[in-house]
Amino acid sequence: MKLFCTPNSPFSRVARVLVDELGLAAAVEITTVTVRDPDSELLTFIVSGKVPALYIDDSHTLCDTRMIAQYLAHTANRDNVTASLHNIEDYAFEGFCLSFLESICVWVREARRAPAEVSEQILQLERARAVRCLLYLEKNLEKLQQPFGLAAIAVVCAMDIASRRLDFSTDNKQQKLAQWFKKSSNRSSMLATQPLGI
Ligand SMILES: N[C@@H](CCC(=O)N[C@@H](CS)C(=O)NCC(=O)O)C(=O)O
Repeated sequence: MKLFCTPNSPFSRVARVLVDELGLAAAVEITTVTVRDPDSELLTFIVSGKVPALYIDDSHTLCDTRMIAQYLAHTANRDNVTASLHNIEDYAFEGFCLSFLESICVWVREARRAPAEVSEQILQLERARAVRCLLYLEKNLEKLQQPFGLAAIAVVCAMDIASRRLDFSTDNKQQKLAQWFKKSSNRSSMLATQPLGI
């Protein structure tokens, strides 16, 4: 299998962390590609051109982080990495964690625009959303303290990029979450997949 990634994409990082956590490094070749590039090698595998993308065989490339996580877990024979529809509470929580990551990516993208193009309204909206999400995670911390699966990985990758790129992190209202983040950030899978130069 080939996992297409960019070095700094937080969604790619989720997939790379999973490869490491699941002991699949020998089975998955991590391949760095460009995005938003008409000449990207990735476009010959998947026309959407987004990362992560997991090339499985000549006919199939998966291009959604949740699907990739499910496929990797299935390959590693692990059933506690992604939430099952049979447990709607965990399933909904996992979806929330991925949507938190997506919102942080929107915020990062907006903040990186040329100053004249940045929308202050979007920056404020995303900050307010992120504050709500951190408070929610603090209240539901026990859901993150289960085996280090997709939900937890999405949150730790979101919090990491928010602190690096947006200077946004927990305050004294989310002390348990801050401790959990510090511990999770020190896992070898997180240390091995740190973004480059940021
Ligand atoms: N919903 C997608 C989101 C993936 C995504 O937004 N990837 C970004 C990088 S973090 C990307 O490929 N952007 C390039 C583009 O928009 O063309 C998933 O779950 O995998």
